[in-house]
Amino acid sequence: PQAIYLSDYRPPAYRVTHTELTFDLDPAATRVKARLHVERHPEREAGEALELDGEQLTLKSIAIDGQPLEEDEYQLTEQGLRVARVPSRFLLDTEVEIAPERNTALEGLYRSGGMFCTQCEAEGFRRITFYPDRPDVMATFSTTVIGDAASLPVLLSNGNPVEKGELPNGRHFVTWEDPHPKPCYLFALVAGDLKKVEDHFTTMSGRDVTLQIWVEEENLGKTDHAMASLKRAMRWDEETYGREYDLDLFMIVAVNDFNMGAMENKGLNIFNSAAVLTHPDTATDAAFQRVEGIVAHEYFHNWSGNRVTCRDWFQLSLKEGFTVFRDQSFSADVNSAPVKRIEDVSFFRTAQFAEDAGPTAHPVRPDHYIEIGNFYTLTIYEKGAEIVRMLRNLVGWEAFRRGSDLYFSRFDGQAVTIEDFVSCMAEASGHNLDQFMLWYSQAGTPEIDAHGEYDYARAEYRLILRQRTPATPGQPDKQALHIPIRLGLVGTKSGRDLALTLDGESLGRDAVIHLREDEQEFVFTDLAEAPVPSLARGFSAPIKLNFPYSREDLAFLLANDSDGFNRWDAGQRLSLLALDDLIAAHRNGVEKVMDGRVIEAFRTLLTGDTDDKAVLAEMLTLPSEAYIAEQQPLVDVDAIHAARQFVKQSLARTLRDEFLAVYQANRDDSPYAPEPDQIAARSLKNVALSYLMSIEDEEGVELAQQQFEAEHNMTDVRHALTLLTHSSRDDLADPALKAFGRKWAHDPLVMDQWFSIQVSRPQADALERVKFLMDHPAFSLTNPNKVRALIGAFAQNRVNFHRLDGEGYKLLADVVIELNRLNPEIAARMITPLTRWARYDETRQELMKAELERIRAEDLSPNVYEVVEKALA
Ligand code: DPP
Ligand code: ZN
Repeated sequence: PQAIYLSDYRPPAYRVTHTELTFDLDPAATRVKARLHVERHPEREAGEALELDGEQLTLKSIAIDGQPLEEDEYQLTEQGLRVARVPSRFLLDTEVEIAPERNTALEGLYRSGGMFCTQCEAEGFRRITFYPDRPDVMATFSTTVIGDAASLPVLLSNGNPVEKGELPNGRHFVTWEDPHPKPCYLFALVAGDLKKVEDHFTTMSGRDVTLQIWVEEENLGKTDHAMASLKRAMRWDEETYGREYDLDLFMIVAVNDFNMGAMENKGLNIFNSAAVLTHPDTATDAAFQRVEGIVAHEYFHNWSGNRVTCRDWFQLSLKEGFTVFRDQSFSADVNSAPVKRIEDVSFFRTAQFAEDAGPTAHPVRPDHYIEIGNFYTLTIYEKGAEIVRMLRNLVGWEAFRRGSDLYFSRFDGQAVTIEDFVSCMAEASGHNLDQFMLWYSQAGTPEIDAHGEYDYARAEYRLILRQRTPATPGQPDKQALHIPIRLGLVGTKSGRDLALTLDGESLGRDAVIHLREDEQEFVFTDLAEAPVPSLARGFSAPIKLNFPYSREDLAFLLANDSDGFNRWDAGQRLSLLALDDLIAAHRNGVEKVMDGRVIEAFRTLLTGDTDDKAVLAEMLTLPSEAYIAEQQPLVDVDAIHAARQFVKQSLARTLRDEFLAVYQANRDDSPYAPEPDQIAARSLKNVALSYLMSIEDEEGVELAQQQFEAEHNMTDVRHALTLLTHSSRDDLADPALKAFGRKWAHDPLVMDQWFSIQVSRPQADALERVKFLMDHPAFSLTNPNKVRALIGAFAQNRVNFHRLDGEGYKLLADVVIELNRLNPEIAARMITPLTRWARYDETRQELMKAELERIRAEDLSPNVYEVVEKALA
């Protein structure tokens, strides 16, 4: 496979202004007729060949301006179709045959259960018809879908339905027109026996939009939350960004087999059923919030992605980074903002930092790739969103909004670049963002070493910041970035944020300083008391910040920091210091001793009166094993597990009555609602229960069983089931798993949870369970959700996946090898844990590399090839 380079970008030789498609649907032999209105690109010379992408297509006919082409007038290759001589403007007619039922890659047109559906991003459209499959070719579409009227009563595509009718042989058709020019990656088609839930939305200019969610009949009761979320998102985007919806119809379809979470096809969003269906009995609070966020994300793409799209796939973060930032802001506004930030940052610092430090690290705008499907990453999405967030904070919301308005109006209907976006922000704000652009081109997580000194005599605090970005593949040397550090100086006497004066300028009590050099000194003057600095508040930049805090400093910040995020972070840092000692103790075989400061901090949290239960629940949650591992120079999975377990149990033993009291105080029998207050109380209660269960406290066990059996809502049931299953007692785990599995055998999304819970248990039989469950009737290797729920969840089970006999690695490699043939995109994603081999001890390194070598010896898809080559480079 060949790499593609950003520097090789050229506009297309020919563009398509209008696309007419006719699908005659059949599982084994679907016919696709395409009529393309083609014209030469004004910047390109006449006489160039027409090159169209096409894969796995059987060409049946081809004609230009109605004239069939002779066999020597065109060439077919593995990648597409080439016509050497074409006029400057012409109609191209082709007809191809494809086999949706054999499409297990789930890219292009495929079958999911009895329905037909599509996924065209990034390069799936080339599996539907011959086309310039690149986002800078934007056309209006007219699509006729023909299918069997009995089995496929519903026929959908983008835009508005303009005609429908009966055809001979029990077939029928619907024609759809999408008036907005779009790249083909936003094309969609759905056909099946679907039912709809319908609602309406009146836009800010008073237009009525029909909203439809299409599902299989048995899921009709699971759409309320998605519909409510959609309406909230539509209103929010009007109020916050001034963006109004632009068609009369907006449709969402739920499908069971889907590689990603969801897809923002124009007017016809296609969703993984896991990202749209909810019900109190089947979905957890986290799932409700995830659905809300994804529905909003896809809807927001209508502007940030569809009306203004990407010039090429190197610009993927142009739409994804901005849209993730938008959905994060939306979720923060409609739920608990501090908790949203804590959750996002915890995930980011665990998973994106690991990606940025590994062999697949890449800039937010990569400069080359082999398979773009491998770049739907945390870096492109989440780090891209952090960059947009920094921009917002640098220029301020008002200038940011002006920049966003300018971007949407200047580039409406165009395919553009990240520079175009940033230049609108620069223009609207008057800021120079040249150095800032390095965030897009430089991979790796910047590390900031900070230290400070208070000078009593001068009443000054001198803060020294040094930045360094580690080398990443292909980028040995890094330049200094422009890093906004939001900070406060918390007075050690008053416990309050002190007034900040820097270079004679007064900055208030919470300010942003700009680190632009490798090293910079900031001297804050007129400080009457010694401060503890609270740095990078709210995670003001995607960096690792090291400051030599003492445990007393951290306990002080935990109690006094005015920034909720940093208060939480101080608690995490304090726990991490204690965990470090315990990890060392475990390795050296010495007795583990619990740090009393952590216990006292927890006691204060548990007994204090807080008005924010959601944040309290986060504060009582210890850093995950994955995050602890991220902090260690070399990952010792067993020591980390043992140390964390020890901390948890020590806290539970000492504060048993306090946890029990918190549990009891937060029980609630009122009907379930996915509302912030209820969610907060549930998470607090469930955190408390997890401490009690960590010591298998008799009363705790009883409460967990009661909570499981009460079946009040899935959040509580699933949490109780997890605690019972992850306990050391099979007499608790087995009956509960059995009852749950029997009750929910008919519901694939609940069975996914059942799979994940059992294979993530720390007990030694997790791997055997995976093998056993792979033969379960509810499991299937061709369904990405199942693969993620069973295999993906097991690969996150740190002690068991990293077994010293290498059986965990072997199992994953076996699955990757099979998936490489079935679904390359999912196969490539599943390899991730093996690519992190360099972080482990020598024995595990060798075992992991051996499995990567075994994969490499196969006949590989470009997706898997690219990841494996990087991992072994
Ligand atoms: N463009 C899609 C999304 O991020 C891909 N999953 O919403
Ligand atoms: Zn997206």
